Amino acid sequence: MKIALAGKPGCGRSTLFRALAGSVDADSGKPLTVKIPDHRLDFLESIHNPEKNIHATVVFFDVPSPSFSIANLALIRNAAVLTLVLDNYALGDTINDFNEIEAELILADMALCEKRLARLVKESKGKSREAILLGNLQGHMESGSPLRLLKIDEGEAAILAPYALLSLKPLIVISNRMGDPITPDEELSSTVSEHGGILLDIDTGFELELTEIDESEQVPFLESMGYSSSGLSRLIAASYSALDLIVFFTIGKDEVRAWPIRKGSTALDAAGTIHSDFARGFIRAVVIPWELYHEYPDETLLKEKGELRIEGRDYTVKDGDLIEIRFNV
Ligand SMILES: Nc1nc2c(ncn2[C@@H]2O[C@H](COP(=O)(O)OP(=O)(O)OP(=O)(O)O)[C@@H](O)[C@H]2O)c(=O)[nH]1
Ligand SMILES: [Mg+2]
Repeated sequence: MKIALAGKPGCGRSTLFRALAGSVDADSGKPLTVKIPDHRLDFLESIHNPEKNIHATVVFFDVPSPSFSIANLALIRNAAVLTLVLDNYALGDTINDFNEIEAELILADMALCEKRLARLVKESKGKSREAILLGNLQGHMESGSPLRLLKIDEGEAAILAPYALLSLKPLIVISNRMGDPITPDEELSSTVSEHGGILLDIDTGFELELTEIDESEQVPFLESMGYSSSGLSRLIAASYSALDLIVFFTIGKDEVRAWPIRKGSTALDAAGTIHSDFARGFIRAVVIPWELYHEYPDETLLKEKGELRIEGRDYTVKDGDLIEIRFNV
């Protein structure tokens, strides 16, 4: 999962990037892969002592200034989630900046839709499903409204996927501020939520300073400043929720592993996430709910108690499920 960090010049993107990297020396010119901390995976590791403990990862990249030039917008198109950093520590007028950036995203999307629509009309496909959809999007955007506020069904999402429309991407907004972090900026908060975004309060300068102290002291320090957890954890949690992701686990002698998957995915989807052969030759899934395993971390015991659940391909995966796929190819 790729997360773009964008914003106006000097908003604090690179400071945030280095804080996420946990190092003042991190090179913000390169993508940063971060393992997603997961206490459940740590627990599984403590039980199984596998050779490998494979976390889910996210990749952050710092979109250089000016973030919204044509070349840099193309970078943002690659991201699954767009994170906007707003300067709330110095001269920034956060609401103004947010509205300006939103307008840029919508404008770029309008231009793309217009171009594509003109092409479809030229190819006598002006009445196609795609053309009608693009017309609807244009109508929606003309009032200045971002596409993320539209209800888009699966079929439409599939048609639109190749466009990588910017205002359709899940949006996280970071208010980068100094001082009094417990007081939320009400106006910014309501503006962002009206636009379908998630607002996070992250003091990037402070978080970067924290990387200099002992890891075990970082969270207590953050909490003493009124933050529930580190910017990294909150940004990852917000991205998961924006993308509607949950996690399932696989366990074995060699490795324990966390697999992100869309909420609502089936056992067959989970099988395909692990390996295409698992999906092709799917027979059944053996599922242990997280709470149960946490209480009785012993498969043999659970089997004896008749607690191993045998599920078919249509089973809906739950967050934290331990899944073993039986397959035959
Ligand atoms: N006081 C304070 N200063 C900050 C904070 N975040 C960033 N700064 C300072 O603001 C300046 C710009 O921060 P950067 O992180 O380089 O901003 P940027 O968005 O990457 O800037 P460009 O890439 O140059 O557009 C630096 O001098 C930072 O030290 C903050 O939360 N508090
Ligand atoms: Mg920078």
